[in-house]
Amino acid sequence: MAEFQEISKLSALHPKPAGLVLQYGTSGFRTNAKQLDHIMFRMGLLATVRSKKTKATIGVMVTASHNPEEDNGVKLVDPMGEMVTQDWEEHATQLANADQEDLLTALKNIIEKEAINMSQEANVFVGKDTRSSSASLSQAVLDGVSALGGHSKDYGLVTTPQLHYMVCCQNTQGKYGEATVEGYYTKFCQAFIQLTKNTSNRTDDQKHLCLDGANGIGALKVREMESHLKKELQISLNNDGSKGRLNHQCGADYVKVQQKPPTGAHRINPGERCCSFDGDADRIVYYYTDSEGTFHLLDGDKMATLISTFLKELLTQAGLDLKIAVVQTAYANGSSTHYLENTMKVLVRCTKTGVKHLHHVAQEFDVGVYFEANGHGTVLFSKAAEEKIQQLAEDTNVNDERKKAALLLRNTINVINQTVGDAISDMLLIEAILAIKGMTIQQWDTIYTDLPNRQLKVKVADRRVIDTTDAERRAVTPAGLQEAIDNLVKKYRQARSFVRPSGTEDVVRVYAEADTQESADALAHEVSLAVYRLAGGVGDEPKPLH
Ligand code: G16
Repeated sequence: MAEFQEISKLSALHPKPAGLVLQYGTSGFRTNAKQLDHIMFRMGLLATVRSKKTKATIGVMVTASHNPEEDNGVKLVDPMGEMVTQDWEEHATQLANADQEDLLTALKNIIEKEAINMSQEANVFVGKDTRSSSASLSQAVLDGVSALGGHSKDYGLVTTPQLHYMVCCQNTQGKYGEATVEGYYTKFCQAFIQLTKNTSNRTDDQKHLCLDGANGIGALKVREMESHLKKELQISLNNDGSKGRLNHQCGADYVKVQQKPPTGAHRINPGERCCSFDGDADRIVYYYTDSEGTFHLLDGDKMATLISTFLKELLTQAGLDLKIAVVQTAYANGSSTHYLENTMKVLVRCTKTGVKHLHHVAQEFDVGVYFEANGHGTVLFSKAAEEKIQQLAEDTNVNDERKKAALLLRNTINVINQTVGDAISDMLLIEAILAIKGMTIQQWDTIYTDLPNRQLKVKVADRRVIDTTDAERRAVTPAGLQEAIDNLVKKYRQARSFVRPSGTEDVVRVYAEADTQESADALAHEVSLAVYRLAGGVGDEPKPLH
């Protein structure tokens, strides 16, 4: 076939470094940008084949999200805007790791296995973040698409969730919205304005939000969006990319893991409502400092709690019997799970890390609220649930309370990006809920009190020696590690700890929580030492935190 000759020729321009092996991780390939040119070309090929298979538009986003500036990565987006399926992750790994001379064979194997009709048209949407390496890497994706004769549309600089949205809009013939950045702002900002329009006692203070843009794409896009908000939300933008480095001592991951405000932000006034995006604006965390200067973090768990409480109340007021559930990961603070299950009486499910896992579980419910503690999440409404809400909102024979609740639910659906966790859409949703409930960030914070916790990273020679089970809450290998963790946990009150290999960085992650910060820190350090000793730690032994 003519296109295969073209691939041979063009792939030589994107050669694979000999011996380099990369795995499709938590949300795609991710490593130092210098090692990724061949991966991008090959993911262009794969996305084209996937498009032919699904007879739909596929998305490819060039980003390494929360990683440092020098890294880059790629996320593949399936037709409804969700992450690519697991069997295609395996195809991606095979194609990525095929030696240069075996690339065509690897590609043909996928085409054969998936029974692809190569005469089918293919469409691929491509987006990129603000990293300096993203321009040439996204060009490599476009080269891969054209090598197989596919059509591509280059959206240039967009947030990851914006690209997910575009793909979904395109494949649903505009039913989800218009597949343009303008269409995105119009859809979500209009819903926000509708939601907040009857909260007339909202003061200017309540309309003001301080945002840390992580010096990334989210900052650029919030600037672009601002006029659509018609001053109903006034954003003081810090870390807008004009001077600081991407994700450097700022952004959602830094704030969550370090449990402190970002640098580069203006001096935060006591009680001021603040939030941070991550590098590709698919995560958000909120925070404030109190009058004593103590920092308070409101992470994905607190957002899931606020959102699910709000939705549950509205469903009750609307008289709709719809099943709502919250999906979390092992990182969810024990207090949040306890509150959701015992006070709110909401069904809680736990999955492995990675929004792709949470998304699929959330799809099993009428209303599935899913959030990782790191601030990555959204809400999914089943088609049946959306229809019931829509019918009630249009019904002229229902009482005012039910009608009002149905209208609020309908606008809430419209402010949510259901394709994937989206910092911009989540921010608008949280801001709307706080406005409707007349709630301050302090009041939101007191819904429950987090157990003190600590996250650490340990460098090992090969993080794949750690295998886990039970939604990553227990380590199966290396031998003796889980036993060591169990014995350490027993020393502390209300304690819990687990370890897992990261799917985005070359480290092992350690999580610990306990009744005091000192205990959580000590436990995290002791578990880190166990990982270092039993899983082949490299470099210096982890040092105590205090
Ligand atoms: C990605 C995933 C998230 C995950 C995070 C960290 O986020 O989309 O679901 O929680 O990586 O994963 P890990 O602990 O495996 O490194 P992002 O925002 O970096 O794309």
